[in-house]
This record gives sequence, structure tokens and C-alpha cells, in this order.
Amino acid sequence: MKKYSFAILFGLCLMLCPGAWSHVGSPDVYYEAMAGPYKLFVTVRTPPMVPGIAQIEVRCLEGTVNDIEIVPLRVIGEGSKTTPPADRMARTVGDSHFFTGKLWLMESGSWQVRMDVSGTEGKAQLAVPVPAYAQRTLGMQKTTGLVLAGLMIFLTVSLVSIFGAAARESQLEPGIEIPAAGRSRARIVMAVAAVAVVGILFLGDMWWTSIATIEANTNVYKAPPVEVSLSGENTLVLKIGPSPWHEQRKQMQLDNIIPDHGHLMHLFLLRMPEMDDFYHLHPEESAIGTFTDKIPAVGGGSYAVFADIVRESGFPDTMTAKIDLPAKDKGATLTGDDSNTVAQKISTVQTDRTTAPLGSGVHVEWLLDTTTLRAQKPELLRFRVTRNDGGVANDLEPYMGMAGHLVIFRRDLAVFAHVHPAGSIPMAALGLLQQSNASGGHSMAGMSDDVTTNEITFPYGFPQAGDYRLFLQVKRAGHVETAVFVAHVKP
Ligand SMILES: [Cu+2]
Repeated sequence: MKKYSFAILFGLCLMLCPGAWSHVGSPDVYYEAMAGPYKLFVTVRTPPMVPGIAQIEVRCLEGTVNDIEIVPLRVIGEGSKTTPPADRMARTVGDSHFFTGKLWLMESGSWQVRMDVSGTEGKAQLAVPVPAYAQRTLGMQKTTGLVLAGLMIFLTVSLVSIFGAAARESQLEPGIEIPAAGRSRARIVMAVAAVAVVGILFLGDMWWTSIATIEANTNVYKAPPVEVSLSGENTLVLKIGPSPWHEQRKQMQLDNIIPDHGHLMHLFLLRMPEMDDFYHLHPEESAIGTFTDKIPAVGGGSYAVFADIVRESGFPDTMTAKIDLPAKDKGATLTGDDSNTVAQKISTVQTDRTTAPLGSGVHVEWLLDTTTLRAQKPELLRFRVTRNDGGVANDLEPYMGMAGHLVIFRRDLAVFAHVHPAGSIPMAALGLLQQSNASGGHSMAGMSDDVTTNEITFPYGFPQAGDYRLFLQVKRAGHVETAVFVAHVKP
């Protein structure tokens, strides 16, 4: 890699830097909602760089939509009020319920895509929260890198040999043999020149790396660092560190954390590498940026930590960390919305199973519409809670205002997503949009006081191929129950 960045000293440059991800590795937005009488499934593929183009896809699931106009706006503040000219989405030839469009997102931050929908049953509006951030710097193409590295070697060798030739032959009359003294002088000059050129390259690389690091730190999104430790017997302490990315954008980010479906933080612990011991906790903020929670008995081992927060602007952060926890038989009792489950070790699970036990007497069927899940393909992941005796399970209650919560991890933790029946959007951002765009609606978008069906759907697209583990959480008779699935997603 380094040799590529040497090459920029010869005049051609592009930045090379490893990717940084947020929310983790799942940047696209999946959202299902009613726009008036029309049921829409919206996918927003966020640009990897900002400014950049977001690709928008809308599938109309209910009703007949003829036209959709889209416009990007901020979620809150002045930028949420002035509406730029709208773009019309294109209706797909041969699939009249599918629309595609593009929008420029000019700055990082918390955006919404506002849609004006018209169809056979009149006009309606829908707003989709879209967090925009530079996800990475573009890597250099391999061939370009190889060409530049080749040029660098060629130019270095040439330069050194020019010095050598100058020392050896520049003061000789034509036709005269090179004396031995000239040869050895040339060797010394070449050695000095080689050291000097390599030194210049080295310093240049240092300069380039430092500039690239500054750029990457300020422009490429990175979740704030979080330090997780165990205090006393069973208190987990999370300290959120400073985030250069957020500090640069303080004006528009607004640093305060707001509750997302009832809690300032949703904290997930997953024992690795077997992905078996799972916790969904809700620490309280004990000081600004410091969260604490009493943890229950744990199996002990190395746990991956994912902490979700949402800022005042509607921008979500998922912070990641690791912690080793000692095995304990006794801990705090889980209260309120906190929950946990101990799943089968993933290495012993058959991958083709689409049913999983839930609580007593019930299980969950994953109704896969397609036998193969594909990366980046928008899906409505459908789950049905069924009694083991074959009857309909009709005792589901809302868990934190929703029929279900789906927590998705890729086997290597490169992907983490916390998805709801409304989709992968932060519910708090949806709440902000509803407040500002409200025309009288009282219930929080996507939230409900009761669950009327035993079927729960989650709009989502697995971002990358690979093996995943899914934790589906529902509430029955006052208890949170978790069904655990595995999924194999193809490229
Ligand atoms: Cu949730």
C-alpha cells in the first residue's frame, strides 16, 4: 500500500485509506410506511462520499401511484423549511409500481427525503429520514497503483543513475577510458543520491499520510469512541469520547442526545465468537456522555459492544467496543425493557432452519419469500409467531412501542443493524419529522399501543454477502422473548 502513496510525489495523486463504517456497515435506508392511502417501500442508497448522489427506489405495495416528486431537506432547523425544486422519480417501464430517482446530498448530517405522491386516490406526502456522511475515501484502482509504483521505481533508478553518470563521465573528453577513481567516485555519488531520494520519498510519504489522516478524521464519518468498563461488581460504565467528525459539524449536528423509542441509549452485548449470549440493555446517562447500567449474570467471555444513540438533529451513532466479562452466576435482575437470551452456539447451528423456538409453547417461522437472500436486495423480512399446537399466537404486546425489534449481526461483526417494522431508519428521527411535518397526527410514526397480528415484517436489505445471526425480540405476557435465526446471504 505504502508504495502507492510514494507515487504521488511524481505528480499523480489519489487518496488511499481504509474504509470506515457507521451503523455498522449498513448505510442504506429501508423504510416502509403509509403515504396517505398508499403503502410504500422506500430504499435510499446513501452516497459513499458527500457531496454525493443518493439513489432512491420506491415500490408501491398498496394503491396505485402515478407520480412521485422528491426533494432533500434537513430534518430540523432552517434547512428543513425552504424547499428546493423537486425532482420527479421515473416510473419503471414494465413495472408500474416501481419508481427510481436520484438526489444530490450536498452536506453531511441528518437529512430527509420528502416525497409528494399522487395517484388514483389523490395526493399524499411521506418523509424519510436519511443520515448522510462520507463513509470512506475512494481507494486507488489497482492498475493505477501498479503503474504509478512502476513509474516511481523507474524514476528513482533513473535519477540515481543520472547522478552516477554525471560523477563518472561528465568531465571526461570523448573517447577517453573511465579511470578507476572516476568509477569509485560515481559509486559514492550514487549511494548518496539513492539515500537522498529514498529519504525524500519517505518524508513525502509521512507528509501525505498525515494529511490523509487529518482528512479522514474530519471528513470521513467515524462514530465517537466509547470506553466500556466494569465498575464494582456489576455496573457497566460507558464513556463516550470526543468525536472530531461531530465537532466539525457542531452547528448542524446539535450534540444533545435524544431518546429513541423511549431510551437515550440502546446497548447490545454479544458474546464472541459463538454469538450465543445476547443482551439488549438501556443504560441511564449518569453524567454528560457517561452511561451506566447494572448488568445481569453473564456467561463470561469476550463481548462485542454496540451502543446506539440519536442526536438532536436526528443523526444516529452506533459506537462499538469490546469488553471481557467474568462469568457470574448472580447479577442484577433485568428490569423494564432490558432483555437477554442465551442462544445455541452458532458453530453448531444448521444454516437452513427457518423456524426458531420463542417462549413457552410458541415458535417463530421466518417466511422467506425467496430461498436465497442476496446482498443489497430490499426485502420485507416476514416472521410469524405460531403456537406449537398449530394455533395462532395472539398474545403479542408492543415492546418499546413496536411489534418487534430485529437485531442483525454479520458473523464477523462487519455489519450491525437494529431494525424495526418501519425499517432501518432511527425511530427518533422519524419522530422529529412527524413533529415538524405533522398535520394533526398524534401517534408516533411506526409506534403503536397494541399488536394486532402475529406476523411482523421488517424492511431491510443485507448490505454484504456472508453469514448473519438475527435476534428477533417480541413481548408476550409482559416478558421479552427472543427468537434467534441464522441467514446466509449471497453476493
Ligand atoms: Cu428497537
